[in-house]
Amino acid sequence: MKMTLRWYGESDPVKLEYIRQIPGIYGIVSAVYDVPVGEVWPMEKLLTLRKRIEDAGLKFEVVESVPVHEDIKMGKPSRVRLIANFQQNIRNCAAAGVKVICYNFMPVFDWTRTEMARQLPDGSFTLAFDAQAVARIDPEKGIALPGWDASYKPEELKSLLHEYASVSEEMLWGNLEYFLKAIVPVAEEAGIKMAMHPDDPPRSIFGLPRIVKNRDDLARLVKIVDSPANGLTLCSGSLGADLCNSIEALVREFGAMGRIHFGHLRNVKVEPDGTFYESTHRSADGSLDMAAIVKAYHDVGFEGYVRPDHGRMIWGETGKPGYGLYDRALGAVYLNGLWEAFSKFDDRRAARV
Ligand SMILES: [Mn+2]
Repeated sequence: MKMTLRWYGESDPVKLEYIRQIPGIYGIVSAVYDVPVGEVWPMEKLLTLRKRIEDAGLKFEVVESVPVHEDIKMGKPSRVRLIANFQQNIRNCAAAGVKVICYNFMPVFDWTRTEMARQLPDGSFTLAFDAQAVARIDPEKGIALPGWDASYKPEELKSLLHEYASVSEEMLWGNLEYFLKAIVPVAEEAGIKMAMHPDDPPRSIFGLPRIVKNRDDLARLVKIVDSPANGLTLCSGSLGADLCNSIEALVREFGAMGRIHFGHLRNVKVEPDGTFYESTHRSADGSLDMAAIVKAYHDVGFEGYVRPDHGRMIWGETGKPGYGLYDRALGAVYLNGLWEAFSKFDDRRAARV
């Protein structure tokens, strides 16, 4: 298990030099953020990013994310050019030393929360999702979601939602199949493992189709192109926001198949209706048994990358919600601690036999 942390580039208030000081940290997960969605990331930008990260003593082997243009998800004719660009991005990332590319296929909103700073009883602040509040939103009257305010103009969002009204889940699967059949062979050749991030949260919102929500969806996805290059980012917090999903079972099933290339490890405190907030990583504080999940990764011999995904805002830190330094560092250390315990004592037991 290689422990990583996401970094948003030079504008990120969290310094690489501070990330370097987290015990057991291996590398950085990042992306090129100043190229429009659908266009090719210039090699020089990728190489500059790699140098910056390596100069700080860290590895740059995981990209999160190469965004998938909405026209590809909708199956528009322009997807031919956009997929060719995506293929080139795979080749460019490989040439910069990247091993895994995280991406997702969520229409319009690639994550959704209703609160960016819910205060918990201990005084920390965290991201939260109120399923009832989201159900009450009428997309026709406009969607105001924290974190998305600047991403779309109201008219632009409305027309996107209208276009998606004619895209069923089966059509979205068809468009995903077309996309995967075009990109996975390129990834294979370049030595890149593609890692699909599941829907966050794992449910349809605002009538938009969502197709990566549970075990059966993941099984269908990895079968579309039966190659190790067609794999998963298993996000415990995303899939775990549906209490029907057993993350431990998913790690065992898809980990044993060698299809998990990137693990997002975080905990959520979930209500039966799908309402949740992002808790600390500790099992006792959320709905997920993080020890059982890490044990499952250990048992399947996982050698890929993980990151603590999100963290609360603690100790007065300010910055990008979910992406402060302190609580993610606590998460990384907690997860590394679990891993050390499972590794050490399993090996001793094995040695005795
Ligand atoms: Mn995630």
